[in-house]
Amino acid sequence: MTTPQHYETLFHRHPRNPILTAADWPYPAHTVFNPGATRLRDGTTLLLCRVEDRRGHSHLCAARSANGVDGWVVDASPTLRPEPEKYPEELWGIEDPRITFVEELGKYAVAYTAFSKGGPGVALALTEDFCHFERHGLVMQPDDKDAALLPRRINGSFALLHRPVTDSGAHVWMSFSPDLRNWGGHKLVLPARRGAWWDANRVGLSPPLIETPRGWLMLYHGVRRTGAGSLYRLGAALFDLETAQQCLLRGDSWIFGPETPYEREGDVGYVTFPCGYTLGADGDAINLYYGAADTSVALATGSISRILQWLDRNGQCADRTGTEG
Ligand code: BMA
Repeated sequence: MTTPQHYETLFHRHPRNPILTAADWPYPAHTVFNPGATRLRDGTTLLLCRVEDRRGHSHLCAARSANGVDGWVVDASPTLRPEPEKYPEELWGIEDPRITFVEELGKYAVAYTAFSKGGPGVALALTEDFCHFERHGLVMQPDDKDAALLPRRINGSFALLHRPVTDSGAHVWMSFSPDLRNWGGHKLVLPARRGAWWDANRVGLSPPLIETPRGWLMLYHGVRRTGAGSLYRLGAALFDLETAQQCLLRGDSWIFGPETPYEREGDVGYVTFPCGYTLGADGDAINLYYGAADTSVALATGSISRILQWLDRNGQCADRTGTEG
């Protein structure tokens, strides 16, 4: 008799999930989800959560914890509020932050979605302490979201991953800047597949890229549109270390998706949406923080080397995973 084969589990849900909900908030909040994440110098885990109010508008609020699981201390009031008087692109709120520590600047770069009448666009702010923010305003005009800065320059330029939407679909692009204000050199780096694929027509960066000795590991979301709604699931791809633009391997299957009640039931069911991660002391363990059903914050843990091994077995090189796939 042959032993049945199962899909490999690359991310394990934390038994205390969801680890943060609106009930943990010190002020009125409808939902808390899609957090950016980083580990501060003293080892504290900081989550910058998207908090939606009952108007439907979002702002960002920091929660800090010594172990990244519980004992969260949430800022008493919004940490980064929309400022539509100065930044009209934030009229309907700010959403889905991705945090990158930029060594050269000694600052954290927060890329987030600014939402207004023009549609969702990408905005950037720098901070040293998550109390004071230096806003750069809109860096990518609508319709664009799912952005994160790389932690260092690529061939002399800052590099931003983002997801513009065009008639041809929603694909991941990379753009370059000498000063974080002027952007160019736009390059398509990860196209959505077509047809029946789990990541057909619409993909987007999930957390910021993860640097490994073998290349930049990208975790990205694919959106499957069905008669019952959309399914947001996670896939993996590997890009070359030098340019971060050449896709070396792209996984064929998704590796994480909505399964539990808190991921399937909520304001927007069947959504797992990671915007941040932290690494363990060994540099291999990964804590992935994700929004569950646009309602709460959850945590799943995995191993980077195992994801890379999985990609070796289940990935194809880029020229075989293009839109013709
Ligand atoms: C995406 C983003 C996310 C959200 C997801 C599911 O387009 O707006 O903020 O979690 O849809 O609703």
